[in-house]
Amino acid sequence: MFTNASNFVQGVDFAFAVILGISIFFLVTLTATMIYFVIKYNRNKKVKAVQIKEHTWVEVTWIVIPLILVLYMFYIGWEGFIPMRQAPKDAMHVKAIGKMWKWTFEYEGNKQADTLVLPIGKAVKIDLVSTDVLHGFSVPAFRIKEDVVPVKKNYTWFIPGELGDFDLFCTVYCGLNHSSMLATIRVVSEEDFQKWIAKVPVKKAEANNLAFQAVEKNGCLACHSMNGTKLVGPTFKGLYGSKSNVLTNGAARQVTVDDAYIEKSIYEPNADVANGYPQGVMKSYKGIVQQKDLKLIQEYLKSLK
Ligand SMILES: [Cu+2]
Repeated sequence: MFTNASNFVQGVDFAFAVILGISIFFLVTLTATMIYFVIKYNRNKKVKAVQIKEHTWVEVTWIVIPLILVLYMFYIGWEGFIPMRQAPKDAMHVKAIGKMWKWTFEYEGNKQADTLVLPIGKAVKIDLVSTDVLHGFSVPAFRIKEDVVPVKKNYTWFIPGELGDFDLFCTVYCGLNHSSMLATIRVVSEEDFQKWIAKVPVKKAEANNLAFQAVEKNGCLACHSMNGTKLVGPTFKGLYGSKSNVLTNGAARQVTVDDAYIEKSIYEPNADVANGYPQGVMKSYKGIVQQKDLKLIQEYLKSLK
């Protein structure tokens, strides 16, 4: 508590501590009063009950004190929340792209990285983009949590205040590998940041590429990664032209991944199942992936050789 990992830590922790303190106070006093009354007014003591009608001071007390307390809790929550929605105009911009099940960070100048590297002490505004389903951008150390909603624009901002690595989690259940949707936020000095960003390669114009669009449009990337990560199905990276061990009707054999094999894998995915992957997970895309798209997908896989 009360670290300076981001400019929001103190406000959030203060509100949390106050609300927790009030909750503990009431838990203890109410429980103690209840136990005291249970003993004091035990039936065996044969105390005669008295009806109390209208007691102005008791009524005023139980209305005014809780009212002040809840208004105060609202106030400190509001005070902590409002600055989170007011990013400074001169903040540096980074786009965080959430995609099943990976974070990608896009810097100005079309540079893309898997780690969110940021200079210390400098405000950063993060535009939150989802290319598929709902994700959550949560950095517990920074006390930040924001929804990443497809088609909707959302953002978060903060000023990193401590050097080091911090965890970024996806906090919205977004499918099978949701739990592996992690990334690192690395806070470095301004000088190290400039050195690092200079080395980040400019993103290839992949999104404009028809072949890539065919792969993305048909939803292949939900189960097949392009970077070597093992998802539900084998990665596309280096797949084309490789020798793959498969099970055909329960018998092991080796095939070469070529155009014919890709076509068969799309239209009859369970005919040859790659070793180490479950049978029956992929449906046939017959009637869904058209011949034109098939050619484009084959071409795209070739490019990832
Ligand atoms: Cu997610």
